[in-house]
Amino acid sequence: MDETAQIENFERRIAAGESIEPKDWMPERFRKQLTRMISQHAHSEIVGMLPEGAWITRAPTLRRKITLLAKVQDEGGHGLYLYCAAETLGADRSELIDQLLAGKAKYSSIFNYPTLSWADIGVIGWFVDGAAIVNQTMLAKASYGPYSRAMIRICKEENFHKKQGFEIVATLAAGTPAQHAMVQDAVNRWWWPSLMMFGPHDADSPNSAELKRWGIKRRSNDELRQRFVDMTVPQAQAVNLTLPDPELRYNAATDQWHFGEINWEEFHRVINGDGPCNKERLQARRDAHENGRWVREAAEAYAAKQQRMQAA
Ligand code: FAQ
Repeated sequence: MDETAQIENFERRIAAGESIEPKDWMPERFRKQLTRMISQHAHSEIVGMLPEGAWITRAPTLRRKITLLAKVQDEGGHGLYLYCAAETLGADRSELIDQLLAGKAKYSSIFNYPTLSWADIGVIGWFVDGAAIVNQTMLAKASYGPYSRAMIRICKEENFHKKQGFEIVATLAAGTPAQHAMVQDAVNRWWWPSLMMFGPHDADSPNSAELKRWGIKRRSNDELRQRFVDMTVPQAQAVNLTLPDPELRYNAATDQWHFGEINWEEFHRVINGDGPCNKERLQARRDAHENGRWVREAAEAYAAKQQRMQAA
């Protein structure tokens, strides 16, 4: 088949809802877009372990500590599935990690904000995992098989994460006035950065048209953000917390919650490396990579020894 026929066949398969698998023919641009998105997603999961990881030693009870430890480990596991999914496209995992450590790769803006109180752990589960579920439930229907299958598994775990977060939030919100104030403060700090997770407005999103045409994104950034707001407002009302947006109001005509404008200057500053914790997050990843060097070297030496023994 010549390339025009290959592209026609590929687009016909996408239109018919078929899943594209690693050994199938695909346009180079499709491979590049997916590698970009999946590797950014993998980095987000790994860097995303840091804000909550900081509270493992300070969890208020043994039950909370065990649950948080399991959640943070889950995020590490998600990163590993996603690096594997990127490898099915021909990417080299160590190159992807080098790009992250060199500050050349993007990861989700949300993980560049600090976790100042225990209530932040609840709010991250509720908002950040909640937003991730909205986005990833859509990606579970993406046209690339390894990515969509990873998303199905990841979403199941994110659902548990969201529930444990909302339970912390509900407990604090129904607690003493000081506990209620602590969780309201966390909500006030995390609300807007959580809305930024969905990316720029559709009109300002350079990648969306191509991703939608190829069935990678089934819904736009703005559609998913609206879905998250509509889902979260009643949850906040149920636990007597307010969302920090004076423009928030129900629109009966659309059956949606109207919300105010995001601070896009802040969004661009954070994704370009100048958020409250960007430097700290990258340094923590560089230190972890350096501290793990002996493990990688030992594993490589062991594999080389096994090969020598098999050859002998
Ligand atoms: N942060 O053209 P678009 C989680 C970049 S996982 C940083 O709209 P696209 C689990 C974008 O990359 C959270 N950068 O881009 C968890 C692009 O840059 P480039 C991560 C952002 O790809 C919970 C440029 O702006 N989830 O939370 C952001 O069509 C708790 C133009 O934007 C995923 O990665 C941002 N918020 O749409 C873990 C899901 N938004 O590459 C631990 C997969 C945009 O052209 C604890 N990814 N940018 O230089 C996606 O769904 C999409 O990539 C979007 C962006 C929606 C993030």
